[in-house]
This record gives sequence, structure tokens and C-alpha cells, in this order.
Amino acid sequence: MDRRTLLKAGIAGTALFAAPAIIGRSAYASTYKPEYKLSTVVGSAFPWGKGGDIWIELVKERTQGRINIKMYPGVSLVNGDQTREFTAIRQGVIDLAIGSTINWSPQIKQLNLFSLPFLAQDHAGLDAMVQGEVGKEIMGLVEKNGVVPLAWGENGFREVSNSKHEIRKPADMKGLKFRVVGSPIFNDTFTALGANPTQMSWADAQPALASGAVEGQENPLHVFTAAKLNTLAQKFVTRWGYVADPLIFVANQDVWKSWSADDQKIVRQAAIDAGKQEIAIARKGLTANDSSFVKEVEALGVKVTELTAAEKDAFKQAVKPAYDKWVQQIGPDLVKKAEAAVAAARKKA
Ligand code: X2X
Repeated sequence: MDRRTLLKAGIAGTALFAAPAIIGRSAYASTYKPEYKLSTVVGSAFPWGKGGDIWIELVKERTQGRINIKMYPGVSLVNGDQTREFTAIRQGVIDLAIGSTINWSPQIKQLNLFSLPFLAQDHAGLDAMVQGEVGKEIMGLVEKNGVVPLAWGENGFREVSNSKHEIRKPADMKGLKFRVVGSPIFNDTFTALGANPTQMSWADAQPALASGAVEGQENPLHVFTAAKLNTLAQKFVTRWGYVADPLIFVANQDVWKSWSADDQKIVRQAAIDAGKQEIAIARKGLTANDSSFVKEVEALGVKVTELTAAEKDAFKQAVKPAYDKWVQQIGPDLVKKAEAAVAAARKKA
């Protein structure tokens, strides 16, 4: 062996021995992107976007800046088309997301479970589903569909608003034009109520409300105020509590695999912590003990109507055909489990 070959062998040998230690950090770090793109529908003025801010901050702190996330609200990474978000995460156009179960239901039909009208009924009912067996099953389905599920958040109970008159009974919705979200279950529900629903994105909803092309919409009260829907002619809100959409914190699979086990643990725990805080923000002033947020809505000159149990029941009866139809789409077994979980929680309460 001449001197040169010896030298090469020596270097190779050293590199080999050093390799395991190096892989610990720098091999991962070198595959890390300078920025990870986090998709949401709404930004920092909303509980949903605040959840994103918290997640970003916790990850930055706990990874000492190794993982740097930037939020892209308005689902801008898919040009505002929120029903394409899930596919874009799977494909890697989006690295991370906090997404609504409604917006991902075109890809995972079981997510329509949360949109079954008057199933959850209140926070206790919703928690019974999300925190229990049903929630685990849903997370399993997200995983099976090629995206890494990390934690739950919440958009909130979607209350109905309109520009025309108070809604107290199904007949009050007759013929009213509503913007509905991107799953056909909402078309069926609003049609069953005698209303006239049109599906459109959140981005299109606001100009449509402003111009009067549609007269009503449904969204959580924290979305109502942050988006200033009172300035878009929405003068009447009815708290009917028919549906709440949970949010799910997720990561693209390849992005997830590119991170060290330690960093995966940090990102997951940060999502869980951010999710808990976000849910508390989404419920603030809208709980059984503290309904102070309703006053804030009324202070905007909006009439807020509370329904009695009997009045709610009239809506529940009217939407039954839509409910029954969607039980078949979602899967009767999953729905039965959810109904049992809700019933058990209500018995306890
Ligand atoms: O589009 C909506 O209504 C919103 C913002 O609530 C969702 O993304 C489900």
C-alpha cells in the first residue's frame, strides 16, 4: 500500500467510527428544512390561529430553534380551497396543519361523524367522543390515510346566523339562502330544514355575505366576532348547538420521518399542549358556567337567540332524514359507538 492509499483508508476508518455519534444530531439537522409550512384556515385573530401560534412557539423553544414553523392562514398553500388541504398534506405541499374535521371529510368520510346534527349537543358530549374510543379510531383513520395525527383542537359549536330575521323554528329557515361548508352533509341538513344551501369556501363566503348573494351562514361565535360577520349584515344568531368541528394537529409523513425521535416527541407534546390551550380559548365565555361571550356578540348589535330544549328538538326532528342518510355513509358501528359515548356522558352530567 502506498502512502496515499494508506491515508485514504485511515480517513475512511475514522469516518466510520465517528459515524454513529454524528448521526445523533448533524445527520438529522442537515435534512431539516429551514422552515416548515403550517396550514390553517383562519389566522391569529381566531382561536384556531392562536393554537397555531402557540404550537409554533412551543416547538421553537423546546427544539432550541431546530424546528422553525411558519403559519399560512387562509389555506393559502392550496389557494384557499380548504377541501383540498388534506390531500396537499399527504402529498407534501403542506408540512404541518391544524385542520377542521369538516374540511378533511371529503377524503375521510368518517370525519362526517362530527357533522351529524345534534349528536354531540354540548362540550361534555363532544369530549366523550373525542377523548374516548371514537377519537382513537378517528386518529387511526387519519394515520391510515397517510398523515401523522398528533393532537386534537376545536373550532367550536357552529351557530346559525342570518341577515333577515330571528330563527326559532325550522319554518324560520324556509327559503333562506345559506353558505355551507365543503361537505355534502351540510347541504342535506340545510335542505331538510327547508333552507336553500350553497357550498362555498370560507374565502368566498365573506364577499357572498357582504353582497347578499347568501343571507346566512353557520360558524362558531368566536369566528363570528373575529371575522366581524356583524359587518356583513349578520344581525341574527341562534345558538342551536347542532354541530361542533374538532381540529386535528397533523404532520406530513416524510417530514415526520426526517426528524429525530427526540424532536418527534417534542413536536407531538407541543401539539398536545397547544391543543389543550386552544380548546380553552375556543370555549372561553361559551360554557355552561360562563356565557359572557354571548354578551360580546350582543354588544355588536346582534340579536342572539337561545333555544329551549323543546325548540332544539323541533330542529332535531326536522333533520332526521339527513342524519339517517349519513349514518350509512359514516358507518353505523362508528356512529353507534359515538351515540353511546355521548349518552353516557350526558347521564353523568
Ligand atoms: O369554512 C368555515 O366555515 C370554517 C372556517 O369554519 C372552516 O374551515 C370549517
